[in-house]
Order: sequence, then C-alpha cells, then structure tokens
Amino acid sequence: MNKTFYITTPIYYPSGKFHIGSAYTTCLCDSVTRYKQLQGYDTRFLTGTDEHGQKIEEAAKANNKSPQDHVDYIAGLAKDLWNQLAIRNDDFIRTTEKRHEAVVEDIFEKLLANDDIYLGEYTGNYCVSCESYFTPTQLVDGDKCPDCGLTTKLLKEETYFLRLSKYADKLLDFIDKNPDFIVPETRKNEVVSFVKSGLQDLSVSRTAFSWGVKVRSNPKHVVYVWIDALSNYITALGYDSADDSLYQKYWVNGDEVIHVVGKDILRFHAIYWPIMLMALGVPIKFRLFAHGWYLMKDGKMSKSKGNVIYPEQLVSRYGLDAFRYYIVRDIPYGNDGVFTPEDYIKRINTDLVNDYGNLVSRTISMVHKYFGGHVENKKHEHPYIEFETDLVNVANETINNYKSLMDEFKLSEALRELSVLVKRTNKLIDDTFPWDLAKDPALKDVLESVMFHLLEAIRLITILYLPFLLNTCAKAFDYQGVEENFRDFYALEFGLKKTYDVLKNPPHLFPRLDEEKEVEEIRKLMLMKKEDKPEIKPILPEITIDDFGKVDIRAGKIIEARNHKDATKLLVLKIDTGDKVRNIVSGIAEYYQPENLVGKTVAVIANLKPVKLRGELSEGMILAGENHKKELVVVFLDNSLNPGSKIS
Ligand code: ME8
Repeated sequence: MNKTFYITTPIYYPSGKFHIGSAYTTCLCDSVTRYKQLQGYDTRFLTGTDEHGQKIEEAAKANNKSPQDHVDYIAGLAKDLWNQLAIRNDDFIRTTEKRHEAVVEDIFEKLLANDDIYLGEYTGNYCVSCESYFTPTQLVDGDKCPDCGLTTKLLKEETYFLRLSKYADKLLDFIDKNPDFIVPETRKNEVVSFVKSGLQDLSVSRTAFSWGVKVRSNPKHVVYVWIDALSNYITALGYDSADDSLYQKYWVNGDEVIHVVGKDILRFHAIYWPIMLMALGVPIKFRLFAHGWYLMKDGKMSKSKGNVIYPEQLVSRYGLDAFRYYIVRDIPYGNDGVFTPEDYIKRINTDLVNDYGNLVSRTISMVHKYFGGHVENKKHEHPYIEFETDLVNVANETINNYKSLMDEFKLSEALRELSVLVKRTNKLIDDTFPWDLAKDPALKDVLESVMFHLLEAIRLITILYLPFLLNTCAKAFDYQGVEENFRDFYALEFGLKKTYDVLKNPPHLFPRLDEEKEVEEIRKLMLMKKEDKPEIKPILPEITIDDFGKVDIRAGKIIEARNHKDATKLLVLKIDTGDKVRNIVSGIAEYYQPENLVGKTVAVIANLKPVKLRGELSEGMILAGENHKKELVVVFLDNSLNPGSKIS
C-alpha cells in the first residue's frame, strides 16, 4: 500500500481579495503535493476559508452584506482563484459548513466535560483585527496591538478558558521527543522559549458578537475563532462524524501530516492546536512547516499603501507557469522574500526563457539541422566523452539533492539546484561546439552522442520541473517526442530512453520579456488602488426573454442639458425619444459637462414610471455603467439610430 501524505494550508480569512501572499502558501502546498504524488504517495490536500469572527462580521457590514452573503461571495472568489492557479486540492473546508460547525460544538463540549475548559472572567485589551487579547506589557504605544498596530479596545467579559498551563510541560516534552515537529529549527526555538516563559490559560469564547459557532451548553458565548479554525484540519476528514474513514486513513493511521503555515500564525499551530489535541485524546500526527512572507520594498503588502499585487494580474499577463515558478522560487526556505517587478521579470527571463526555454529550442533545432530530427544513443569512446560523463554525474547529483531538498520543503533551493543542471547542460554545447563537429563527417557519431546527451538531460530536467511548470513540461516532452512511460519519476535515469524523434520548429516554451516595458507594466498594476481594480458584481438570478421584453429601451437624442438648480450631482436632460421630448433627470453631473452631451444619442428606458427627483419630473432613465474608478459612463449609441428606435 502507498504511504499517505496529508497536507493543509491555513484556512484563509475571507476579508478581501487574496494577494500573492495567500497564493504563495497555496502554490507551495500544491507543488509539494504534486511532488509527493510523483513519488508514489497517496496524498490528500486541504485548503479552505476561516469564516467566523468579529473581523468578518465587520468586513461584511462595511460591504453592506450579511456575514453569510459576504463569506459566500469571497469563498467563491477563492475557489475561482485556486482553479485559475490549477491548485488540485481534494477538499475545500468552510467553517460555516454544518459538517464543521457541528463537530466544533462537540469539541467544545468535550473539553468542557473534561474540565480542560472552565468559565471565568477576562479583562484586557482586545484587538479585533487579530481576534486576540493582549496584556499591558504586550501593548505598544499605550493601547496599540503588538501584531498589527491597530488600536485595541479595553474589554471585560465572561469567558471560557482553555487550560493551556496544565499542558505546558507535556508540550515541551513532545517537542523535545519530536525534533522535526516544527521546522525550520529557528521557529521551533521561538516556540520553545515562548512556552518556557509561561503559558496563561487562553480565553476561548466571546460574547461581544454573534458571528460564530455558539457554545451548545451556553449559547450567549461563541467559540473563539482560533479554536473553531484549527479544528478544520480534522473536521474536514470527518473526525467525530458518522463516516470518519478519511480521518482514520490520513490522520490516525496516516504516515505524514503537514500543516504549512505563515510565521505569523505559528504560535496558534504550535501551542494551542497540539494542546487541544492532547486534551481531546487525539494523536498529534502533524508536523509544522512555518514559512516567511512576501514583502514589498516598503514593507508589508497593504491595500492602503497601494503596493499590493494580485495573482490574477500576473497570471493573465505572464502565464500560469511563470507565476507559479516565481512564487516558490523567490522565497528562500523559511525566510521572507521581497516582491519587486524587476526580480519578477528577471527571474522569468533568466531561468525560464534564457536557460531552460533556450536550451530546449537550441537542442531541438540542432537535432533537426544535423540529424533530421532523429538521434540514437551510440555509446562509444570519443574526445568529448569527459564532458558527457561530467554532465551525467551532475544530473545524478542534482536528482539526489533535489529530492532531499524537496523532502524538507526547500522548494526554492531544489529549483536552484535544478537551474545548476540546466546551466551545466547548456555548457555542454559551449564545450563541444556542435557547429564545428558538424563540419567534419568523421565526427558525426560524436555529434550524435552530444545531441543525445542534451536530449536526455532535458528529459530529466523536465521531469524534475513537473511539480512546478504545469503546462510547460507536457509541451517540452511533446517537442522531444518523449513517450508517457519516460515522463515520470520512475524514469529519472540518464540513458533510459534510447532514441529520440523530435518535433520540427516547435514554438519557444517561454516568450522573451522586454524587461523595461514589463517592469513598468507591473508597476502600474501595483499602483492601482484596490478600488481601481474592476470588481465584477455577481450576476443576478436568471430571467426569461419575456421578462426582458417588459423593459422598453429606445434610442433618444439629447437636445438640451443643464445642471439641476438644487442638486449638484444631477443633470436635467431633454431627450427626443421619437414619441415625444422627455424630461429626464440623471445622476451624471460629476462626470459630464452639459454642453458636451447635446446631440448625443443615448439608450433610454422609456416605460419607467415617471418620478420627481428633487422637484424635477423624470420621465425615464438613461443607461450608464461604472468604470474601474467608480465613475459613471453613459452608454452612447451610434448617431445613426433614430430617436425612438427600439433597442432589444
Ligand atoms: O491567519 N506572504 O488567515 P489569513 C506570505 N485564518 N504569506 C502570507 C502573506 C504574505 N504577504 N500574507 C498572509 C489566518 N500570508 C487564519 C488562519 S488556520 C487554522 C487559520 C499567510 O488569511 C499567513 O501567514 O490572515 C497565513 O499563513 C495565511 O496567509 C493565511 O492568513
């Protein structure tokens, strides 16, 4: 039976659109999963959304939505984004789902029954954004949150507490006995010293708001969002439900369980979560990999600073593979990385266009030029054999290094190793001068051997790129005519494939990017404020053609336009709609000068019930849309449409 591998991302807060930071964690987990699958593991990959809590309640309010509508909308965007990034998660858990909520209620009651949770009272400074209390010594500048810098509120509330203190020694013992429980090591050390400095019991319920899982035995309390959220890793597997087969398979009897988390949420995962599991009597099967952050040159990505970059923007301009490659390549293991447009373009141009893409193109074109597209492995002695042997050695070393780095989640480092092999393969061309060999018919076999070595090296490189370059690898294999059985990890052996028939003149794998121009393009995308980004409003429920037929839209010619005498936002228009000249009031005064509208043809809803707007009769409505700057733009029609023409 295959070994199992269960990997999870954190569940994301649906407070707004996801930027490249969230995409980083998810792409990293997806690449690790694909790698494990290639290694023959039976994998399960979970992601989802963390939908309860005051922060979400407030975000919904700010958007004039109910919390449920708000989270439905953002969870939909998240699923779309993960589809667009070709994320192959097996499940998507939402904490507002019944399958999750019911089990969280149970978990809370179990902990209460065991006296691991007790009722008490809490007074302290609370940060709504971080959903956490802070002690006076933790606060900065008087009352500011030490994590996010926002002003905290002094709250006093009845609350349930989880007995963290009771488990501190057991936790330290567990960490000691499982040296790989938290990686990297530096993060583990942070956790250990935090626990050693003394754990306070944790407040695990709230009464100040209601958007959460109610405590079953005392429903004026809702369960603290982190207790609710952390449970997702087992509720999604069916823990404590009628069918817990996934829980048994991937957790209780599973071989590897990995929670990938950002460094900011390590404490929750390394302290609260194992203690919850100990208290529940659930085995601690997981390991934690804490990664760093994507920062911007001026610090944290922030919508208000206008320095955010969204994955969709980069994918639609530069393609999925380039984005996915960059995002895991540019953050070294466990550290932070800085996103800059220059690095983004350089990384793609150097690694993918120049080194890998070019190697494939050059090799294929030489194989055609010198051998009509067909080469065979002709083992024999020749003067360049040492270059070839060296290439084979480097390839074997790369395969080994790559695997051990990938096993430790060092994806960026594994890709760096791979780049070395790509460069070394390109070097075989520089070392052997194929164009000179081609001039001497006596050296034909030598040339063929060089070509063969290039093709085999490219095949191995492409196999190792499989977890990262999702579309490109299949293309590269097709270009080289690599059969299915030579395309996976079991075929990672130099010389396994004996003959090649390559395609003629296939297109380049990656188009070269004009560095200066593209850096400018990305800068423009980054400078767009959040509100500058077109937001697509959800499509309304379906109607029939008969419903549409009830709306009578006519072409109308504007024959007069003036500002409304009392309302600065309104224009008063006289519009000829064929049947008569109508008085129509329109809220476009901020965007149009009246004199510029006269003579224009517009779309008028002619059978709208007349109304008075600020004292002026309005006998219809003209059509307009909103652009990305939230400005109204009138729908102008072709002037050849006569007044009264029916629009349908
Ligand atoms: O913390 N670079 O959700 P979240 C890299 N709901 N990673 C980043 C990042 C950046 N710029 N910005 C955010 C939560 N992240 C909780 C998790 S799990 C039971 C509950 C990472 O949406 C961040 O480090 O605020 C975290 O790992 C993840 O995105 C989700 O953050």
